[in-house]
Amino acid sequence: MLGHNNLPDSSNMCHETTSVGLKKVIGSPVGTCQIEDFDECDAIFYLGQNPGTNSPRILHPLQEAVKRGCKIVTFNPVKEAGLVEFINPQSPVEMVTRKATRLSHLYLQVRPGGDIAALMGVCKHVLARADRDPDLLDKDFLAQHTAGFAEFRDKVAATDWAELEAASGVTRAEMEAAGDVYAEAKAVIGIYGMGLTQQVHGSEAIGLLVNLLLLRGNIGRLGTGCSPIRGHSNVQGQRSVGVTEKVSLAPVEKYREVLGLETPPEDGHNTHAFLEALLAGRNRAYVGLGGNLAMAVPDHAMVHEAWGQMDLTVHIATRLNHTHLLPGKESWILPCLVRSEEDTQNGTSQFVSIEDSFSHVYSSMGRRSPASKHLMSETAIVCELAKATLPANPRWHWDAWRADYARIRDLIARTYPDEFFEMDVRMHKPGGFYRGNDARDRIWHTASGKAEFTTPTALNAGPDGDALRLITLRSNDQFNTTIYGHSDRLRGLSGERTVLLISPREMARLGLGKGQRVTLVTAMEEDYRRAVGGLKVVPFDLPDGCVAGYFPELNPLVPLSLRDKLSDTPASKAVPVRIEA
Ligand SMILES: Nc1nc2c(c(=O)[nH]1)N[C@H]1C(S)=C(S)[C@@H](COP(=O)(O)OP(=O)(O)OC[C@H]3O[C@@H](n4cnc5c(=O)[nH]c(N)nc54)[C@H](O)[C@@H]3O)O[C@H]1N2
Ligand SMILES: Nc1nc2c(c(=O)[nH]1)N[C@H]1C(S)=C(S)[C@@H](COP(=O)(O)OP(=O)(O)OC[C@H]3O[C@@H](n4cnc5c(=O)[nH]c(N)nc54)[C@H](O)[C@@H]3O)O[C@H]1N2
Ligand SMILES: [Mo]
Repeated sequence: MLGHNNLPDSSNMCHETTSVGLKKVIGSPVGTCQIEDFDECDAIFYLGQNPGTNSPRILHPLQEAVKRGCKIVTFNPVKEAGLVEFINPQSPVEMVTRKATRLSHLYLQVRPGGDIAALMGVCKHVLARADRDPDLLDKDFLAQHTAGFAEFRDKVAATDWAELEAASGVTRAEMEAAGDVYAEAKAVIGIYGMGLTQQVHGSEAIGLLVNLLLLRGNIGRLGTGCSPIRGHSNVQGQRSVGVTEKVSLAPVEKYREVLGLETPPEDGHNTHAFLEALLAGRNRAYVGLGGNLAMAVPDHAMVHEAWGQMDLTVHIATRLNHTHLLPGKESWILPCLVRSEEDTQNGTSQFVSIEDSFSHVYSSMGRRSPASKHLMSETAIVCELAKATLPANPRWHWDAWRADYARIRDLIARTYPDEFFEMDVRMHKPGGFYRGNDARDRIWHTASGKAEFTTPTALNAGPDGDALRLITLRSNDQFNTTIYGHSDRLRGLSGERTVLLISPREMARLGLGKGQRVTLVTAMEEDYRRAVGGLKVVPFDLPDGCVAGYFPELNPLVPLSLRDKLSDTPASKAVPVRIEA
């Protein structure tokens, strides 16, 4: 209503690669799996996601699947304890006997960005087996439902094992073993997280995972599918209701019809474009609904300097954070209620809606009594800001929307009638309602109208060159930029976060000693020196050619220019670096 669509958000640093890359190949920007698929699958390919720390709720269905005989094949440079084995804290027997379920049947310790080559190797082996066993591939599915198979098959044939081993960091035997698991499973699920999305060729890595699934019709059938694991509680839901800077994704006719609103004809700023505008001195104001953006973004040393140049900064937030300490010329911090706190408007407790990774939308009501009687809800704050800022319009009912959130859901239902009809009734049912996903029914909203094979342009998803690669990780005791403690329990690390994890072999090669302090410097040919000093060398089980450390402490090393080609997502999982002793 202000007349712009500059809507950068945390998805732009997270699953934007999915919103753009997965959409390109299967026509759906979100995962196709439902929880019942986990009861029926025979194999799970698990790439670049760390459930033990970041999504412990999925460990239980994984454990149940393994107990049924399902095989998990993991791709991860780090041997994440939660993926190696699992003891269910809810099971007294398992807790007392410490009897863990071995979770991963195979663990491929790819080098950063190695997934494209590793998945190609798996496909190469499956295609070789298919030459001997004509029924191995789902030929009807390939013919009816996919495009680009022949080109991909030719690319695989033209790429030899030595190239695949070099680019992936794993052996031919490992890729073949993974290929056997795939070939022998009737139903396969592919799961992934930031290890795939935060790469220069992240969209292609997702494309390769989809290629593998397509070979045997592993999308759109019970027990199969592609499942990106989301992070923030509602990154998926906000996209579903049109929070986007892209005109093509916004229901602009509906905005006109429902609200009498004319929206801009050009795309607005995503996080990357916002940061470029900020660094160029072109961004004058910032209103943040949550987040700790100045800490979470790449190049944050530069960003911090520029932040205070803005005329106005406004933060609507549940807790204080570092970004709030970088005031613009005029600056406001507006504390708001947390979702678990009771939100009363006009004497009535209000519900909000949530969408999870499985596309279920359900209601949520806060029950705790608020930390202060002066706290307002996010909705109330936004409505009051709008009233104070925008001209009056007979179709914009800020007071009524604030007084009863059901009226906002009504607007959503009128804007997205196919998926959100009777939203305010359906979301209160147990488990909420399923938004639906056409790709699950093998209806493909892609350019070709079919599921598309990806022929990769690079064998490794990381940047060019042979510099050491830095993986930025989350620990057990943090939620993104909020650090609760200094233990990274599942990795056996504690006491300090300013560490540089490196394999003993690389240490020997570089002449580094355990406990030595070093400076990490970004190895990209740009005039600006990016460095973080005082890092303690800690020997750790990692592949050659890479090091790891913690986000957000190492964000000054991630260059803004290093990002996924298709979606602009920062490539924080393979940053070229060198070590200065
Ligand atoms: N406790 C806790 N929970 C969280 C969060 C938190 O900070 N703390 N954050 C939330 C958010 S917003 C998100 S998006 C999710 C993030 O959850 P994840 O997707 O698990 O993200 P990360 O922890 O960044 O790391 C992902 C994994 O990718 C691996 N990896 C790195 N590079 C590569 C590669 O090239 N290939 C492969 N195959 N793997 C690679 C890393 O070793 C790591 O195990 O978690 C959410 N949940
Ligand atoms: N190097 C590197 N950088 C990364 C990543 C990485 O793996 N490596 N991960 C990226 C990812 S996946 C993400 S999602 C981003 C996260 O980036 P951000 O979303 O910017 O960071 P958070 O730390 O999640 O933001 C937390 C802040 O949000 C506010 N907040 C929390 N809950 C609420 C609420 O209910 N309402 C409101 N209004 N405010 C609230 C609080 O002030 C809190 O301090 O970081 C990205 N940056
Ligand atoms: Mo995220």
